[in-house]
Amino acid sequence: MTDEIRYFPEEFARRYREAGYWTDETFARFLTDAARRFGDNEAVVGADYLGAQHRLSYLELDERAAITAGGLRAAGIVAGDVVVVQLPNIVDYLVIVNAIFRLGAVPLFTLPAHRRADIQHFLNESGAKGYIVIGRHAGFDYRGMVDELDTEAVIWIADAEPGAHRSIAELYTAEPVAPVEVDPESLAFLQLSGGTTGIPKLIPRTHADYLYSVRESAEICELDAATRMLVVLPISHNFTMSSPGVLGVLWAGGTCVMCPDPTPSTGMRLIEVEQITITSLVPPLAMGWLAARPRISADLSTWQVLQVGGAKFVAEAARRIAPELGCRLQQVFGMAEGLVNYTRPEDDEETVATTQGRPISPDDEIRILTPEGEPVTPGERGVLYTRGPYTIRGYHNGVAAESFTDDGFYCTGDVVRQLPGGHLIVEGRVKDQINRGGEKISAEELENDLVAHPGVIDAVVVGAPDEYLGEQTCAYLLTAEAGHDLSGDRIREFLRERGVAEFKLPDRIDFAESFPATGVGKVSRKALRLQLASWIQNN
Ligand code: AMP
Ligand code: DBH
Repeated sequence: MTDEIRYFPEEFARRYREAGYWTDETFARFLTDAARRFGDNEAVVGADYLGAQHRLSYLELDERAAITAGGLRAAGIVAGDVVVVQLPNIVDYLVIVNAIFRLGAVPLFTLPAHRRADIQHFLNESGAKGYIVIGRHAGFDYRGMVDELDTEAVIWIADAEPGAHRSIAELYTAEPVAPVEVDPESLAFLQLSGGTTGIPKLIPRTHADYLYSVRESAEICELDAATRMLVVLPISHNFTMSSPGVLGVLWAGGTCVMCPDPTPSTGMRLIEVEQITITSLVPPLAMGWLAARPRISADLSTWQVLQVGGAKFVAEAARRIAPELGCRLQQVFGMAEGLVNYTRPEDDEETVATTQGRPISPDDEIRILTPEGEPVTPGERGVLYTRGPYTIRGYHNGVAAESFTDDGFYCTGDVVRQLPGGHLIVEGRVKDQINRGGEKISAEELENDLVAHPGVIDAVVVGAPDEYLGEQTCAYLLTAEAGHDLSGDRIREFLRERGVAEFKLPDRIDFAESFPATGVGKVSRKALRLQLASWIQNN
């Protein structure tokens, strides 16, 4: 049983409780507590899975979550059960996730962009008892994917064909249930890492640790009942969920407005119509919104803050936000494993433009180390390690234990330097992961998929600088001599057929005769990256 696992050593748990960071609050009661405080305030605005528009108060949202929890319980979902959730930004998202929480069950937050191979892995790794998925979204039919999954989990498809699958409408007609009592230090949900050494890892977050980060984030970002957040990035992402995200808004009594797509025209129209005060974007989207602003006639005068995070936002673009969009920029550097950094409202413009913020908590411990594991001279660059009241001590099922030191620090793999005031500047990454506009792609995972092709002998995947995405994905393939007239398009088609998500498909595919090697004969990604970077610069 998940709730018998201790997620933090007792001496630290005691310290975090005594400091007041960890409380008895849980996600099972989260929405009901909010409904008691904010009753008739507007909690969520947006479309449901059928496209109908809704405005739900806190009381209405809580009531729907209570009924939906009844529906889940009737289907056999109980405390501790994992339920995989794959829904876009629709009002049902908040109803369903809060219904799962209410039972003490454990949502696993996946992105709409995940495809069969990912979902199969999540179902297997988590032993999920349920899977709730949208039917069609953004041109993709999830129903076909669902039929190819091998699982015992009960599956609900939002707009299922009658008879073929359970529909989420079946969950909406049950007897309401009250929130269960759960241990605040037990598992609340599973979040996903971007994945560095394979398919994304499952990240176990507890009620107490995550709620601390949500409350503090809401305070730092100055949210209150007048906050109106436009939810543009996928809700499941840790940034959108909690930094301060939809949970921060619900904690503060504000309103979450679901954005149906991330285009600047849709977003800016909603900012005007819904009197939005805050939204968050990844850098490529922020660049796109900047570029589009002159041709969109929308009154954005209510908009106070644009948060940008998920990947490095260059200072030149950062400086354009206030003058061109008319709101204040906040940089956010976070990770689903825990540590989140914000630039603060009181920071001067230069700090906001050139740093990725400072940690939430005075008890976030930061170590910046040389490749030899020695602390760097203050102000010098090194690899970031962290430990604290909302940073995990290990992944679900104990995988990738090498990402944690013996004394419990998480190795972020990010290369940073720290200013005297505590602000961090992200300089790059040591981990072998590509950050394609905020979507994290594991080189190793994609390489494994590529070598599965009978015509491919070996594959190396590296990121290369890209003006728009930050990084693009480039695959180098060693091919078998005879018989296979391979092309980039054929390889992409092969990957799609394997169930690889669209965002993971390589932007560039090159066929090579050999790979550069390191001293001990390993493939040198570093050399390939340099080769690519100079090629891109000269073309
Ligand atoms: P994930 O594993 O998907 O949670 O991604 C977390 C990683 O995204 C961090 O370890 C960083 O590499 C990167 N990241 C997030 N925010 C920023 C930012 N503001 N600047 C630079 N890198 C970032
Ligand atoms: O990229 C991330 O994972 C991220 C970015 C900003 C994150 O997890 C967060 C804020 O909480």
